[in-house]
Amino acid sequence: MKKFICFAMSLILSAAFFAGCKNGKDSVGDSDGKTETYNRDEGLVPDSEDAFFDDFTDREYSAGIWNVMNSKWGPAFNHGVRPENVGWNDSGVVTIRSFGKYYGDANKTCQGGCLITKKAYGPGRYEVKMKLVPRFGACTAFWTFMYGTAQDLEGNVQTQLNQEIDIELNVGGDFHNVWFTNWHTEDLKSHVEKTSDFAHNDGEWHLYTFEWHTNPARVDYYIDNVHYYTARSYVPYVAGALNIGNWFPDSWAGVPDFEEDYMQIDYVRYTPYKSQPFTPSRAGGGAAEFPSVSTPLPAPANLISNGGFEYTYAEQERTVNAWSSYQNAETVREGDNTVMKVSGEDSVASQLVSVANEGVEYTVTAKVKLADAISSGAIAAYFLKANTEYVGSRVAVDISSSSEGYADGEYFNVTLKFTAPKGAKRISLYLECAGGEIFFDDVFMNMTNRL
Ligand SMILES: [Ca+2]
Repeated sequence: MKKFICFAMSLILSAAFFAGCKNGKDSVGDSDGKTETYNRDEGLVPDSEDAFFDDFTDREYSAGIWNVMNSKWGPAFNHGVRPENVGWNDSGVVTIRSFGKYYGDANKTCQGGCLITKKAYGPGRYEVKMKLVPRFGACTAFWTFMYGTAQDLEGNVQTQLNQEIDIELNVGGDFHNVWFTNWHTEDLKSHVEKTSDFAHNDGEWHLYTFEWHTNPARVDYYIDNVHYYTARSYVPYVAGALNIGNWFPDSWAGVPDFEEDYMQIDYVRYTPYKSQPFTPSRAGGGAAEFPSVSTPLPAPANLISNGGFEYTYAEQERTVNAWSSYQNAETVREGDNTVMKVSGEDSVASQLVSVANEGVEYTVTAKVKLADAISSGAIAAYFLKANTEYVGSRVAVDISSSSEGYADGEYFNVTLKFTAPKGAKRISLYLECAGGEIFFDDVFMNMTNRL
């Protein structure tokens, strides 16, 4: 909500495009670049029987509005949206898990989940406060949807409709980007990409809104109550089900090189407008009930894949992909446990994590053991753009027998905190040996504000 201020989006739009926001009396740019005065609140009917505000603190209320999808669309490699990935906590949060390509169950890789309303809703203000899945590969989105045959507003029957309004995140290889799309059919649509001055995977709650009018036809898109775009073409006219979830599209969402993460929803509000004609429909449904019991909020996700080294080289392709070695680095068994052993001067085990955001602080923790008091090394981070070009400089915590917490022949905890430099999109984490032998285990990384 910190973005509840006026600002000029000078980087991406003409100077005439300015978002004002005082008491609902807004000056908004439109798709022609003109500025108009516009009252966002005019015509809202908060006490309509269709209106709802679900903050997910009352399971019965939520179950009256929502079901959970069990479906699949998009590329063959993805494993759809499944009910067991949708969880609810009675503090008022829905968590929808997301499994990347390194997840341990091959039948659940590239799989998300999705809420869907039981019935269809027409023109109105749709608001979702949420945190997206912060990893490349997964698209977090919310959208209205109706497919099939219905009358248009002139009473003519139209077939093969795909009536939809979308806000999609993690697009174009950059978490600053967002897509706003509204559709009449699968071919006829209005689509734009806009860029925020913050990364949407910054770990903060953000409010995503679209306001759907049919007379005159327009869809206004807002993020954190800042106007981003007005679409005036291909504005839907048939009621649709509201969907909120994450799924794995083709390459446009990036490579899902992670094990598991999640999105969260704080609340959803729908407020219809009066005097906005639309065609009712029976869109909506879903395959499973809203979760029947509260489950704990998830532990923070690990941005590192196979941080415990429990998947061996022979066992899982994902381990090979997740960790690279330079010179002498290999996994070794210690009883029931597997660890990473790095030996000799300038040897490294490393992992490339494609999630960095400039200006964001990250925390890395690991368990470390030195073979003897003269062994030494470091945990270090390097930063890259989306390509292979490095930016910023190495940050590291040195490890030796003089490290805080050092215990002779025992594992001790090492922590590295750093802020990603300007232009960083990826982090390469290095487990380094400078001499002797070092053992690493339980490597964990996340944004400090998600711990
Ligand atoms: Ca281990």
